[in-house]
Amino acid sequence: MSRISLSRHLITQQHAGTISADLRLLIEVVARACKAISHAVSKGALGDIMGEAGTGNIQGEAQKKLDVISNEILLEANEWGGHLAGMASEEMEHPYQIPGQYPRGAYLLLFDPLDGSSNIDVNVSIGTIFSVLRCPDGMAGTEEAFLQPGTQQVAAGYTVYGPQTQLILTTGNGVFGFTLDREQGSFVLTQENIQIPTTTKEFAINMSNQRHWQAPVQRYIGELLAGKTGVRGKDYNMRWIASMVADVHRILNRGGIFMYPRDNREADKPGKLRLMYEANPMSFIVEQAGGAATNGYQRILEIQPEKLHQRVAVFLGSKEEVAQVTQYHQTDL
Ligand code: P6P
Repeated sequence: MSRISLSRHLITQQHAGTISADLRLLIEVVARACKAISHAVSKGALGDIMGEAGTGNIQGEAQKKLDVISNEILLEANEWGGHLAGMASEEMEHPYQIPGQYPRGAYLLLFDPLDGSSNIDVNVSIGTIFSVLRCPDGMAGTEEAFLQPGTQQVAAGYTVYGPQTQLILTTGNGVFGFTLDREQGSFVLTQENIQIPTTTKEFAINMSNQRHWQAPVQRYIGELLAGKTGVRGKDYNMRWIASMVADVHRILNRGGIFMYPRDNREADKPGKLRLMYEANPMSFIVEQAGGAATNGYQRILEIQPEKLHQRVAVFLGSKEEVAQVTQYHQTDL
């Protein structure tokens, strides 16, 4: 296959009418920022990027230096291009206002600049997740503009910083994978129309929370653990990297189901993961790849957001398994 760069792929999509010139520019700018983050990540202890930043974020979490660095890289790369009406980040309480000296555009960019940051200091794969919405007319600069269901996304993607740096992207016409060629400094198309297998023998969940799960999840996981001897009639394998980007990337490539259920201890919190810049972009990608994504009760993409940083329970991946655990939520009421 002749090498097709991300730029050539996006120009082809623009000529086909599936994306606008400004959306193409936005995606290229985000990809360039991810290259800079990849460079910072790969320095490890040789760069001043490890450990705590000594600050906290809106989530009440201690920020790693790389959380802050990655957030700043994305803000600085995107604020001047004229393609955005605003940005929102896991690391910032309120949306970022495009500085007055720069033109504003039609799109809203949301991101988790460095997902899985607890893995930074132990050299395990981490990533950047992003989601793109159109800004409703006259709402530039407002938080309300961001509160759109995931079905309104015009693009979503993630970059996984692992043995390779790979960018996974959808603009609503399938899922494409690009691998960073460090010698050329460009993302090269390496996967087209990625499809998630409908069935699987692999599940991803943090088992240490088992005592806090609700009945439908207890029943479902119990069946997986029973393996051949139980109703599912097959043995399952478990993987948990504690980096959503890495777990979802595995599922995108070989199937599986990723779960972060709600925790009985926190009735006010429907889950750990954030809807707007983790669950929604990943759900868009997974559905575009033929998988499914629910909160146990409905498609994640159909949830009407009420707050920028609201959390959600997540069950996503191979269609058959997501349907099964979702069905138990409907019947085991
Ligand atoms: P736990 C990382 O902090 C994250 O937000 C996701 O990337 C990951 O899937 C999950 O939390 C890991 O959670 O409870 O296993 O640390």
